[in-house]
Amino acid sequence: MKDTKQQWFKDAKFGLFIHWGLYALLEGEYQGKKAPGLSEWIMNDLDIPKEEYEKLAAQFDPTAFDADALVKRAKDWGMKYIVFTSKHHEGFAMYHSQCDSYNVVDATPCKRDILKELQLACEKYDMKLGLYYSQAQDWHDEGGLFGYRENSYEHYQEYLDRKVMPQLREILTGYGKISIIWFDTPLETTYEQSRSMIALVKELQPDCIISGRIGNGLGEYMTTGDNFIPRLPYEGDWEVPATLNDTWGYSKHDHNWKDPEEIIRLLVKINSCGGNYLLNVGPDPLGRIPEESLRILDQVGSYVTANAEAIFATKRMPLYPYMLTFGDLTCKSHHLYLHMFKKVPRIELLNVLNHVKRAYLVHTGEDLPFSTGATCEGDGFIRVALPEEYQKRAYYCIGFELEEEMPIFQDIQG
Ligand code: FHN
Repeated sequence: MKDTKQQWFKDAKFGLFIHWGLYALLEGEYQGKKAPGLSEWIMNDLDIPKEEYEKLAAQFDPTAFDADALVKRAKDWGMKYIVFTSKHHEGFAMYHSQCDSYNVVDATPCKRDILKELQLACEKYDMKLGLYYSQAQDWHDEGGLFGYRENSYEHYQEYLDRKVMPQLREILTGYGKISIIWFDTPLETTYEQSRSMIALVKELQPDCIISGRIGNGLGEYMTTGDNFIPRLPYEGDWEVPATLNDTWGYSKHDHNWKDPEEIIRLLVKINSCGGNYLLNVGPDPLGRIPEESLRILDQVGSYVTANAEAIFATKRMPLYPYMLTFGDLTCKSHHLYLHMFKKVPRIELLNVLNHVKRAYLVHTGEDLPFSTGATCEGDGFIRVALPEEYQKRAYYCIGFELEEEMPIFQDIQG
């Protein structure tokens, strides 16, 4: 079972992923050709020669990037941690690396250490900072690997020694407390190689959590496939990394935005199964967060902050025997929470065996009349009488205070 041993991660439930690198400058298109897949994969997917691609650095001048405003916004959305791409597969460091001049200070006109700006903002707003670091794929370095291609591993160990280990040391010593190293796409990294990266992280920052994608089954929490939601509760620590549209890096062509209500439902589903939801934004060439991302996250954030009690520090739910068509459940100690996603005239929950002391609207604390009993079929029920106003709305949450510590459900098999 995966265990980060970090209470903050278990309680966090909601975080912000930031994918930003030189790929943002191409906005999902190179020489009139659209990126066929993820926009941050454009160098690989359109076979852009390294010498051409690296010229992008000379155009990187994100005058509108405001780390303070972004971290504050994430805080307002209720997010508890941020994971930022310190180096993605393109190989470009978004901080001032001393061991490779292909970085955001030495290779660009802006000469800004973006990671430093984010670190300071995270410290100011008491936000945990995690760093994505692509340990194996590096399309700019001869020793680095490529996804979906034949790879020569001949220089990989040398690359790890020359670039990866020193860069890990830099990001773990120069930027304050780092709460996660979010490794990704290990490819054929060996067990020993994964182990040595973990050892370095732990030597420098023992509390820093290692993501599931360090490879060889070694991470401290399970990272699901991108945008994949487990069907059942998962014991142990885990996280779903997810996009708001179809790509991670900025693309001017990707308008396939998810509905904020869908994101709220997924967040609750993930929390109910015991996981964290890490939602991505991809800043544009000037460092602006796309308006659509802000609109979606503002709406999701309003639900999250109004119903924070029913989201943060909730525990993995015991398996409720029914599919709820109108909502979903989360729980913590003596509370069960019903997140309402549909307009209904009254609420009935079957087969909850707990003794209910109180029912209330989570966002106002207002008590709601409720009754318990048994249906004529013999199923125990809790019924809640809804004020008229709530019969006509959705996306609110009802809390139940219970006598017992956790929800207890009757097995419907009998
Ligand atoms: O290849 C990357 C991709 O660009 C993105 O960073 C995601 C985020 O989870 N990880 C890899 C694919 O799973």
